[in-house]
Amino acid sequence: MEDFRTCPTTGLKVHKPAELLIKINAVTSIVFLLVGGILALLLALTKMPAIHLLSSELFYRFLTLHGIAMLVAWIIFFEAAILYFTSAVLLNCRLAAIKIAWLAYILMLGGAALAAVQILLGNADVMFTSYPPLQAHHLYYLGVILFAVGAILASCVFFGTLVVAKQEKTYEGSLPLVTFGAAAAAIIAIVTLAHGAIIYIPTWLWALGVVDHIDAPTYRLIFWAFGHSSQQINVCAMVAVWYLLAAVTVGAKPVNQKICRTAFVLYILFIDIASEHHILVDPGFSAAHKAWNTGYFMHLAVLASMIHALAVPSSIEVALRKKGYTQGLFEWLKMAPWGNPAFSALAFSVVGFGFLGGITGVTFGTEQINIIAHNTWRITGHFHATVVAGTTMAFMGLTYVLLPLIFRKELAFPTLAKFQPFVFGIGVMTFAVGMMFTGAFGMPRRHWDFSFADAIFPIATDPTVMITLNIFGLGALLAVVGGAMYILVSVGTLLIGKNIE
Ligand code: HEM
Ligand SMILES: [Cu+2]
Repeated sequence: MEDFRTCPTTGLKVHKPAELLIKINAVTSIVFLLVGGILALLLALTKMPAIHLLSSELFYRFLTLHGIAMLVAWIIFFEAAILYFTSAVLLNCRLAAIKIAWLAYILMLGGAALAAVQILLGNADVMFTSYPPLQAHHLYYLGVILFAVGAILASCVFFGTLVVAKQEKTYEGSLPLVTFGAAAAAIIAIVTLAHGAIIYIPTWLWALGVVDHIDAPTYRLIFWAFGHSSQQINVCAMVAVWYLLAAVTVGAKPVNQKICRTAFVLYILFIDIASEHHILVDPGFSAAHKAWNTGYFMHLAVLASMIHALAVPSSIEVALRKKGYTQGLFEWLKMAPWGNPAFSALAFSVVGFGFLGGITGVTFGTEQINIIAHNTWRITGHFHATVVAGTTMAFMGLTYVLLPLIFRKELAFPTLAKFQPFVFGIGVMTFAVGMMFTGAFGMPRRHWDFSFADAIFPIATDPTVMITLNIFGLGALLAVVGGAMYILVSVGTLLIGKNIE
């Protein structure tokens, strides 16, 4: 049993090889967040007409790399760490197939690096979606494919570990809710990555010259079965992290676990179906087809999100009331541990995701509204509210739990850590709202020269846009500072944090 140590705080038995894999995946993800964050600053400054920093060439190149570094590398490396944590650590179990887990890591790192280098060399200015007929160098697609294969292997290691835990009876009763949520995320991941393979492999062959034609509408349809569904992995993993953070920070227990589990099952069954909201304005599909896809079934997934949105805050309220904060309606909220960054990050994640990300997503996914929101900054504002204010914020909160628990380090710069979720959270929510309003006044998405200074004919812009654009700019700067604080605290803790015995 020398492969295990017992955690003095939680009493959990921690498998050392699993711990090392959690560490390496988490650290790698933070490095990509740093890269993506620097690019975010450059992109945001280019969007401000008074600065207009980058050339058009670099703008689209860095936009591509920002999307890949953030939405693919930062999020999915961190999710690999979450999968190993919620299986091996939470179940007191050894990680199944350690070698496969390392292979998964190497494939993901190699794939991400290959894609990133191709982008930087100027061989892949195709943006996150890489819609044909835009074509990248074949090595770019190969990089994405290798990364996806690695991510599939990581999910398989997770399922293998669940089997080992069951066989070796390392936990009692049913699977913990957090692990159950992670399992839902991993199931969605397998379905998602299979679609990724179906679309990226032919596109790779097309770039190699083996296949002579990729049908653009078909590409868009299948790409989004992958591209949208991968956001559902993120939602599911984020919600699992919410339950974990609520339990760790205030001792919350969901009032009715069965309902929470049912909500995760609703995600598995229905959340991928609504992926066609990305092609609502495309020709080729009938209005009835689109309405079915993005209407009826999507709302079953939204139902699941609403269950979680009630279950998480209510469990926090119940836990805090049990601690004696029972005065009036809101004493519990006032007395919540706001100085604990794991808690404040959770609060920002729930509010940012629920109110800004979720509500706009459901609205923009409606056929009639989509036609006016499509390809404007309203969409960019929506998805920064979901993947940044929601998922990224939740993962930042989890970092503050993993640093003492897995890395066994005391937080370096505790004061900075205390304020970090507030700076980042307020920054992201501000810039996302700024994006949405600027989009509503006509700012196109993925557009280098919004003031149209280079256009042959003068184009009038609504003066209100300058106000909303400045709100975006202020929020973006604040978010960049908050992101830098997170990196300073996490990397600082690794380098100079005191060891916990
Ligand atoms: C400080 C934080 C961030 C800022 C200021 C920021 C800013 C921006 C800006 C200005 C754009 C270009 C929008 C356009 O004109 O089309 C953009 C695109 C994008 N961002 Fe961020 N971002 C941040 C963090 C993130 C994070 C953490 C993620 C993912 C987890 C993310 C995912 C994306 C994606 C997927 C795109 C679209 C790429 C494309 O169109 O191909 N961003 N971001
Ligand atoms: Cu989507």
